[in-house]
Amino acid sequence: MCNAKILSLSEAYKDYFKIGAAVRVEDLQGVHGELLKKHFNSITAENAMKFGEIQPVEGKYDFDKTDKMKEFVLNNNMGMRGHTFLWHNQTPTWLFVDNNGNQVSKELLLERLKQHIRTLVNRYGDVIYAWDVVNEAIEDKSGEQYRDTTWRRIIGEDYIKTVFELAKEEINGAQLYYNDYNNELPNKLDKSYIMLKDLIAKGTPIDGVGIQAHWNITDNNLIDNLRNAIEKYASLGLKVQITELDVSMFNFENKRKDLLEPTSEMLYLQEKMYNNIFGTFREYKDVVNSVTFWGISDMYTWKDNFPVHGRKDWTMLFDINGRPKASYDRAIKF
Ligand code: HXH
Repeated sequence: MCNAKILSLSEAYKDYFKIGAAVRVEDLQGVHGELLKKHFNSITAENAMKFGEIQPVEGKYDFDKTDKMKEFVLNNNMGMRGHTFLWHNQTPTWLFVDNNGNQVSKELLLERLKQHIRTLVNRYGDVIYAWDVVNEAIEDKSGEQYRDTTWRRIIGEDYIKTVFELAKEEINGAQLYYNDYNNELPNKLDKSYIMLKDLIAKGTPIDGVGIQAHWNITDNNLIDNLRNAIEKYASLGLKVQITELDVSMFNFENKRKDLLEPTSEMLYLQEKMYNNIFGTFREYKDVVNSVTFWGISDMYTWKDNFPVHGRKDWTMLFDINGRPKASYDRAIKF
């Protein structure tokens, strides 16, 4: 069809940053497979590489999906982000329990994590340019700095530093990231800055911070917040990657589920938002080295069911048929 005339997103941004997408194994084929090949030069496994998916039982790895992703990456001259080693969600319960059914010691937990990291790095390290070593460790509630997790309880208060050091021993030639959501918003930015500054002061091997970027069309402060956040992280000498970008038609409090398609007003606000977001990313290309969408097209994304069950969302640059939206035009025309 007219596909040949459509510019490639990753080609347009080749002098700026990588353009990535979160994928399920099904996305490597069909309409999504074609979109990936044309517009993207990086992928992240949406779920396949998470601890609970890839090592659901101790020592029993399920490599199938991630192997197919690696093959796709190699065949199409792409890169991959590793997501994620240490997280409070989608982590198997066996990890925290020893052979007698008691809570694991710090030593055993670190040993298990080390084995896990070593195994994944051996298998996928050659295609991965950045690993999310720790995901979402900062507490949302004001007054609390760190999320209370089993990881932290067992390893101790300096667990983030410990885990970055452990990862660094296993990982060669890829960047190490701390990844979180809402870490461009003033309150969480302050906490993130304090944490990162402290980690760096203590000599922790960390290269950058992932801004997840689960955003929506109604946030009028987004660009100011984003600029401020990128500058603060950069002032620590850190790189920034946009790791999970989407622009929802609904703000978090909005529970409406009556729409069968987005309104023209919504599409217009989304266009403007993508225009401003990508303009800002370009401004900071010396700091931002990768921009990953948390999905490929509106045909399917995780936002179809989150946070309102059974509600469709239309967060991406490509529509439910994989055709470029006005948002795509705004992201690519500069
Ligand atoms: C990301 N979390 C994960 O990094 C990714 O692995 C996953 O596939 C999707 C999104 C984002 C997220 C964070 C918190 C959350 C839901 C999603 O839940 C809350 C959000 C706001 C307030 C309280 C909880």
